[in-house]
Amino acid sequence: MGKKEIWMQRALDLALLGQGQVAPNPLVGCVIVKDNRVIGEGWHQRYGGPHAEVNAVNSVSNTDDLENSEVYVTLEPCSHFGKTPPCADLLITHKVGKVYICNVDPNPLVAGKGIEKLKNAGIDVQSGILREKGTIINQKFFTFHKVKRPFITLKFACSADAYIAKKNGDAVQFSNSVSQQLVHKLRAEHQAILIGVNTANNDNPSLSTRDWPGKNPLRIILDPYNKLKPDLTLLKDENPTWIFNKTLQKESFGKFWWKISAENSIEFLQEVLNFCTEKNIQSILVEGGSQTLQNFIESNLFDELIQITNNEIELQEGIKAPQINLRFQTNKTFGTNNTWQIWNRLKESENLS
Ligand code: AOF
Ligand code: ZN
Repeated sequence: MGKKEIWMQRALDLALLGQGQVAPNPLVGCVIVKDNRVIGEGWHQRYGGPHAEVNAVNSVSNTDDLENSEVYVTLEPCSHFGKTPPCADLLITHKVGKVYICNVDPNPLVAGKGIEKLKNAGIDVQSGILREKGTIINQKFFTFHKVKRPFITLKFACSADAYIAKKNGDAVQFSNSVSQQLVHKLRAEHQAILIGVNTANNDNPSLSTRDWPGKNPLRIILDPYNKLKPDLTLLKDENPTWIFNKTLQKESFGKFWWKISAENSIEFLQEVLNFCTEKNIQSILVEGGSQTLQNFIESNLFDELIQITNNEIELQEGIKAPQINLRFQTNKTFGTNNTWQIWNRLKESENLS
């Protein structure tokens, strides 16, 4: 690996420090190098806050050193006036010598215009350094702009033989302290969590990130026929909730009921996603129940599926430690002729026997 890749790797590592705080913005890191020495570093720390380049420039003790320096930034510097002025202009003002970029910004507001601005100012620009790694850390942001819908993760916990509920439909507590932390981490990494109305009514979840640092995501409930119980935590706490249904449009104490017209449940789902795309919701974690998960699978509307099975290992006699198994699949695994099912014992006895 050459020096350029080593500095870019550092910038990628810095970018990751914004995890859970910057969505719907991408994770971005920046390293400024002069005479083979780091003179400044920064990353995008929170949504609405200064961009990575601004934080890196501000960290340089003598700004004269910026002249002819090399800037390593994981995303093309922006060219637009958003919540902050254009980063490309900032680098031009400080007369930096070279700009190395990992990924071009797919946001139509930027999309190559930042690079063009830098080049027009006579700055040498090279993009594509560690491109694949950058694509992975901002997978959600890139998927959103590429396929024009949120990045969708399906997640469920199940028994060792892959059933998610008991025969009578009752939920089973599969989580342990380790898997609960993992779920809260996953929640912090998505902008919204989506569940069906039955899961909301049966489990009365808060869908928060109590066990992991990061923002509490928006909660989305699919309730086509207004069956949601009125006294649920999701409707009473201070975090935002959107409820999608076929008849009702209202706002009450910061919770929104959005009316969607659709012929069937698959079309309903598609319309919900269209709405979320319009509102710049770039990632959704789907947490159940089985029918909701199945609808996403059958519509091929997902990017990742995470199946969690809990174990306990005996460290020594009488001392047990929680452990989890993850089965991780992408929609490519399923193919077009998809036979994959989310199993609950109710479904087995009613539909298949
Ligand atoms: C950069 N450096 O660190 C980030 C960039 O609303 P704003 O002003 O924060 O702009 C958000 C957009 O800017 C975002 O969608 C993406 O295109 C770009 N993010 N650009 O030069 C950064 N976070
Ligand atoms: Zn910027």
